[in-house]
Amino acid sequence: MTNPLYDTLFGRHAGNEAVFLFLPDGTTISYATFVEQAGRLANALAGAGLVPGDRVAVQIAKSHHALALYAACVQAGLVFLPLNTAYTADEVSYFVSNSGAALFVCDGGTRANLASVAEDAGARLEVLNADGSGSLGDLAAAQSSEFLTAARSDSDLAAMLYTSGTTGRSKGAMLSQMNLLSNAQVLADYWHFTDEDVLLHALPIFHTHGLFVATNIALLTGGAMILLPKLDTDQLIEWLPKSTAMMGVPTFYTRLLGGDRFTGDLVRHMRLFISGSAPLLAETHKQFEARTGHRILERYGMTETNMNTSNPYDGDRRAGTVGFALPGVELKVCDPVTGATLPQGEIGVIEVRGPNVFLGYWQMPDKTAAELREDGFFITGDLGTIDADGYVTIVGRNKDLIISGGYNIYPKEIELLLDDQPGVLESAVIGVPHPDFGESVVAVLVRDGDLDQDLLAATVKESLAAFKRPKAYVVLDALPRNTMGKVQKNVLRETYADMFT
Ligand code: MLC
Ligand code: AMP
Repeated sequence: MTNPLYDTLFGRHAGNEAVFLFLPDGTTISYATFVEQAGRLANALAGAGLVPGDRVAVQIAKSHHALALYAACVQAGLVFLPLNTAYTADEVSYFVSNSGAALFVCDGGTRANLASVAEDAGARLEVLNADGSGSLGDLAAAQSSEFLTAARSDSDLAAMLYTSGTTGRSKGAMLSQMNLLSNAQVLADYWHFTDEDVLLHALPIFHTHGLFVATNIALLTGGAMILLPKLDTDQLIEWLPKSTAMMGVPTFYTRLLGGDRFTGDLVRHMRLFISGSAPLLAETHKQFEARTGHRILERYGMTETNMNTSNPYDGDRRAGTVGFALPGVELKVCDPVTGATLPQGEIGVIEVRGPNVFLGYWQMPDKTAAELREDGFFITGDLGTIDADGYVTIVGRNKDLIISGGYNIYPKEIELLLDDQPGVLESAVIGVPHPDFGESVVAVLVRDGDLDQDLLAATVKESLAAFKRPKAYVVLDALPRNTMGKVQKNVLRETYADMFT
């Protein structure tokens, strides 16, 4: 194969008139049309001077054009680098310059705000709107749909996803063709996906879950997807009767259960509900089963590793666990200090190895070496245990990380910003239980003279994506510290545990 990922996911669908996408307006896109669309975009990208290995940073709304751009990058051998649409210009600026992107694609509506970002980073700027219009759409429209697929090998970079770090600086996780392909193959098989499936897709397509798990599986198996712009429970209820499977973060399930229109009858015909990216409360699992008769299948993954574990399709889907290591994935629980493998049943840091594990962090050899062992095991930072039957349970994190509605938020990034503001002596950012998002961000501040909270909120809004912004602020005279002087976040988490419940 000249380009394993392209050939397997996209190229083999050339001329296939089956439906790939059902769109919310009732229209459909066939596989054949999608592949042609991708070919035109690939010609436009190559015509713009991009060559295999170049990074293409993309911050555009979810649409079939956005998916075609992903396909076009794979076909042209370019590294696809999708960015959360909620990121501010400040945040985007770092990703575009750090990745050395040759091209940055944004929406028409954000172009004015982001033009200087591209210019400062030395990247070409193009626009691709959700309806296909914009400068890149125009370039593509004039092109042939035939494109000579760039030759790539298993170990070549296919995509880069930025993931934050405990030091506050984001790292570009480098994902190879084989990382993506092997995981899609294993998952499609494990979860019994076929070309008969219709996957209800309301996740964002700039993260592993919505792009590599959901979309790649549909492409691999030739099934269809109902492509909704975002989570809207009314739309889910409208489209569930036409679906066979759905993937979501736990908030999808709690929101569905929050309404009376979500009934067992509505989903009696469904084959599979999958949850991941954040812990699904055992309580939610039980409520869902009581309402619908379906047992949600929970799996566990990461940006750096794609999917690592899954509950079984046919066997017992155990609430509160993330199931077994997937075929081809080695998983062990280790002592956080020595790295030694712990006896079965003990709690330690989960380490994983397999074809799913990324190549390392973009131009950060030290950070790569700190988390990816020479023998190939990746230190996830998740704390877990394996029971006698082989089920893995995640019990916590060995990293200061908040997961809100399936988005990772690193407190350090927010603390660095808050500590810099006038009137703030120091800050501690914590996650506390939240009924909708699972966890939510709370900032605990120590005042330094006058603190203008409105000004502070305005600065935070300018700098941080909405999902990262503290949902509440608390001002204290001093932060609780242990005898070593370390801030006791556990004390703060306990004190404010009931804030949103
Ligand atoms: C939106 N907001 C959030 C938020 N999402 N705040 C905290 N956490 C979130 N996740 C903000 C909005 O900007 C808005 O702010 C306010 O909250 C209300 O928004 P909303 O309308 O309720 O949000 P909604 O658009 O419905 O989004 C919620 C959500 C969404 C949960 C559906 O966040 C989502 O789709 N999450 C999925 C994330 C995901 O795909 N993760 C996978 C990562 S991959 P304001 O200030 O404007 O009012 C990974 C690996 C793996 O983790 O294992 O899969
Ligand atoms: P990300 O870096 O955005 O890919 O997020 C990965 C993190 O999400 C993991 O390290 C886990 O902490 C968390 N995660 C993913 N799936 C699950 C799950 N099913 N249960 C608990 N945590 C999960």
